[in-house]
Amino acid sequence: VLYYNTPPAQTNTLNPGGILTFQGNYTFTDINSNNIPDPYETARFGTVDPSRTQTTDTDGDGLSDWAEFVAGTDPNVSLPGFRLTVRRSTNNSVEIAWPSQANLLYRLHSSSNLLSWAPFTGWLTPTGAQSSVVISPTNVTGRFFRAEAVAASGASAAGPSLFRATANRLINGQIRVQWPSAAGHGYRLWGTTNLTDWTPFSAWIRAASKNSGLTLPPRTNGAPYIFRVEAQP
Ligand SMILES: [Ca+2]
Ligand SMILES: [Ca+2]
Repeated sequence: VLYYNTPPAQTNTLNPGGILTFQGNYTFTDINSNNIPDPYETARFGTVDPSRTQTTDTDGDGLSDWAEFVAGTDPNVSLPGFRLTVRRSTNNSVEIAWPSQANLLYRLHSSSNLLSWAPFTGWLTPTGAQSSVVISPTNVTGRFFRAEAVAASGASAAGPSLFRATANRLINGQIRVQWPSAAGHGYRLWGTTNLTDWTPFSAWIRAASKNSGLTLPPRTNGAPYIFRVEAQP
């Protein structure tokens, strides 16, 4: 396990029909006592800084270095606040714009009721710090838009730089929740209707790739659900 000390090897004999369980305790070196493995700090920051605490936020994005280690996000990359802006031109066409990053691909989804969403554009490669799509007014009436971003191939192997879960209601009423993940990290989905009582919606899922997700059965009582994702290294 990356950044952890491997426990001693164990040997045992499996008897016919029996079951063997091996248990090992993975620890990490933490000279500066911030709950972040020192090999991780060396890899990401070059040093094990005695002044780096569990709340230090090197890239200033509101998520501490410790939290970024846990979530598998990049502690050195902060993304600007993401927001779509809409502008109507004099010819009544509408331009939808958003801040973009070179290592991501974007596409717009549209909806007429905020429940069912469909891709409105293909994947767009950003050409600068801002991307935009111009829509002719004859094509669209009363639509909502949102943007989706994914890491372009060849993007940083360090894992996603921003952690955000998205939920979609599918045509059949099921709910698809997805989040960026770092391979090998564990994730668990929680849900609530009141932001107070949270229920785990899944066991721990060990991520195998840059994206993880879960499909939930249709909601029966109609109450909206709020989701969050718990991560562990
Ligand atoms: Ca440490
Ligand atoms: Ca941070």
